[in-house]
Amino acid sequence: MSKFKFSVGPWNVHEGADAFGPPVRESIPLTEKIKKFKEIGFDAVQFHDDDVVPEMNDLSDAAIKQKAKEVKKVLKDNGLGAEFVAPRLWMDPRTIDGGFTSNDPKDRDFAQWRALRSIDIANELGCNKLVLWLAREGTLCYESKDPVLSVNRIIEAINKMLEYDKNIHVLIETKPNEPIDRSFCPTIGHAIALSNKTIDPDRVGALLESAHAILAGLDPANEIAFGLANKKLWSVHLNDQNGIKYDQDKTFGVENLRQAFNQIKVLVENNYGKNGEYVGLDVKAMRTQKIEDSYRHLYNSLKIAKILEDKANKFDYTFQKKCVEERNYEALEMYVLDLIMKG
Ligand code: XLS
Ligand code: MG
Repeated sequence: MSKFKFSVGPWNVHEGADAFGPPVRESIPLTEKIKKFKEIGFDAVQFHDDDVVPEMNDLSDAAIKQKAKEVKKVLKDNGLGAEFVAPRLWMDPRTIDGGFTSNDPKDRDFAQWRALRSIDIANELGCNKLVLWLAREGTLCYESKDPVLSVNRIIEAINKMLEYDKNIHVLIETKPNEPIDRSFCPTIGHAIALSNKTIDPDRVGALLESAHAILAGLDPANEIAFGLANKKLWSVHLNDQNGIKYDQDKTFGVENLRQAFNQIKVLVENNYGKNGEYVGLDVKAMRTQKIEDSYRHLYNSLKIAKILEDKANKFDYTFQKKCVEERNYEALEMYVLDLIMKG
């Protein structure tokens, strides 16, 4: 029986478009996805603002809240919570050059409007977490933005969110690159430093995604540990990634099972979830999957996470201590691999 509560986003069941090709699967309606998430064994759903309120740019603030109420009912009917809302600031023509760091003040206003509406939506869904995946807050052409001013602009934007709602908690989801070349906030360390510059550091934390850490050339388990040590790890997006190339969002553990084990181990050891944090799975089905099997990666990720949790609970700390005392790390390494490999 897992001690974790698991969450997932509607974008994790997608139509299969990539940078080089169109969709290959039909869209599945949100209510159907929500029902299925429950059946698979999830506890909560993560949302982009426009997952909840499609075409929200054309709606009044009141209409946005009304639509969010309807989605809340669907969640309630299915016995699921909402974990967070994230403004989707990378799709709109107004955020081509970034949101909070755009060179155009009108675009920055639009980004701020979406962030505040996301807070409204979060309130209607009954959650107090806003995730900022700072997708385009960086540059394609290095000299196109002032990098110091840009960091300060992100801090100012977060301050406005904190002022707008005294309960909202802002989680920065870090990623070093893609869709931009260089990000202004690439790692968990950056997120924490940034949080400390805001008007209320206790309400600004981080979300670590495994693949994003790997893309930064870092170890995801140590990024998780750094967040935990700073009491700033308020969500995770577990998935996998084969080396430093395009963002793959693969099923958790399929590329590097030991690295996956160590992520789960550090979460287990630190009693992650004790303050209600969820283990999110930000995984995507391969483009080749047929529609009838487009949830398979979710089943598999959940299964692997739970098996690794079980293994982490069986970890023999007495043997580890002995190996450490003898400085016999070869023995310790083999023990870990045996633990992972044996049934
Ligand atoms: C990027 C995700 C993105 C965020 C939430 O990793 O797919 O959607 O997790 O905004
Ligand atoms: Mg993510």
